[in-house]
Amino acid sequence: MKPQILVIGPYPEWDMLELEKSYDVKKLYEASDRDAFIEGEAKQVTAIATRGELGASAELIAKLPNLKIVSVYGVGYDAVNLDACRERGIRVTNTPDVLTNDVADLGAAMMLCQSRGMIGAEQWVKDGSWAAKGLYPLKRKVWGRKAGVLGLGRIGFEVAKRLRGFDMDIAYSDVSEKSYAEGMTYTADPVALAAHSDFLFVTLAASAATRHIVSKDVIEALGPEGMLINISRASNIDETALLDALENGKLGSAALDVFEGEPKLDPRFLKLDNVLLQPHHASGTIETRKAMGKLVRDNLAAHFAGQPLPTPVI
Ligand code: 8YV
Repeated sequence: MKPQILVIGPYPEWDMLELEKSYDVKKLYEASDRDAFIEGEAKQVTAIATRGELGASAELIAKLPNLKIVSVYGVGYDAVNLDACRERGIRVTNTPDVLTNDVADLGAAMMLCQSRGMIGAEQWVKDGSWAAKGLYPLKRKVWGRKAGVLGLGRIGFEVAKRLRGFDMDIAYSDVSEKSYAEGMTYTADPVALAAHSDFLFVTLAASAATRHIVSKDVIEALGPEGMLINISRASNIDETALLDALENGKLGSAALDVFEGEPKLDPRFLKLDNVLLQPHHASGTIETRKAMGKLVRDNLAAHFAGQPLPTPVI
C-alpha cells in the first residue's frame, strides 16, 4: 500500500503525476468541507506536502495525529507553525538554493521595469500615445545609483551580485556583518540603510522577529525619490504605512511580489500609479518549479526510506 500524503494546494501536473506514482495523494484543496475530508479520508496521513505561502497551521497539524513530516515547496516556511511541529517532533523541510537565482532575477527585473516605466511605456505604444503625443515622459536611471539590501542571505547576496552589474553603490543590513559581502557597506540600522538607498530590496526570511521591520520610519527614510522592492514576505513590511506613504508621496514607488492576504490584496494598491504589482511569482519559472517539486519529493522519499532529509528546517 502506498503511504498517504495530504497535499494542501495544487502543484503543476508534472509534480502531481510523480507524487501519485509513490503516494496515495489526498487533495485538501479539492475538498468542499475540509474538516469532513480530514476526518473521513485524511486522518491517517503521516506527511503533508504544501507550498510556501500555504504552509500548515497549528489547527491543521492538530487534526492529524499521525503527522511526521511537512515538506514545503518554497524556501519560506513562515506559514508552517514550527512550534506545533517541534512539540510533536514533526520534521519540516523546504526548497532552498534551487530558487535563489530566479528570485534575485525577478527582483532586479522589477527594479528596472519600474524605474524605467516599462509598463506605462508599452501602454504608450499600444494606445497610440506615441504617435499622438510624441515622446514618452522621462524616467529615472538605475545604473550607478544607490541600493540597499535588507537581509544578505542567499537571495539578498544574489540580488547584490546583479546590482554590481549596474555599477551600483551597495549597502546591506543584517543581524551581523557578512564576510562574503565584499565591496558592500554594512549598516546595522534599517532606517540608515533606507536613508542611503535609492532602491531598497527586502530579501529577509520572514519570522515573528522581522514582522514590520520595514516600518513607517524605514519607508519615510527611503523617501519621495526612493523605491521599495519586496521579494520576501508581506509581513516584513508595515503595509498600511507603505500604502499611506505611496498615497501621500512620502515614498516614491514600490515594486511588490507579495501582499498581506494574497491573492486578495488591499484595494488601495489598485488605485496607485506608482506601484508595480506582481502575483507572487519570483520562483515561477518552469526550470525552478521543476527543481522545487523534485526537492519536495526527495525530502518525502528520504523520510519514508528512513534516510537523512536533504533540506531540513527542523
Ligand atoms: C512559493 C515562496 O512557494 O519560496 C518561497 O518561499 O514563496 C514561493 O516559492 C511559490 O509561490 C509556490 O507556491
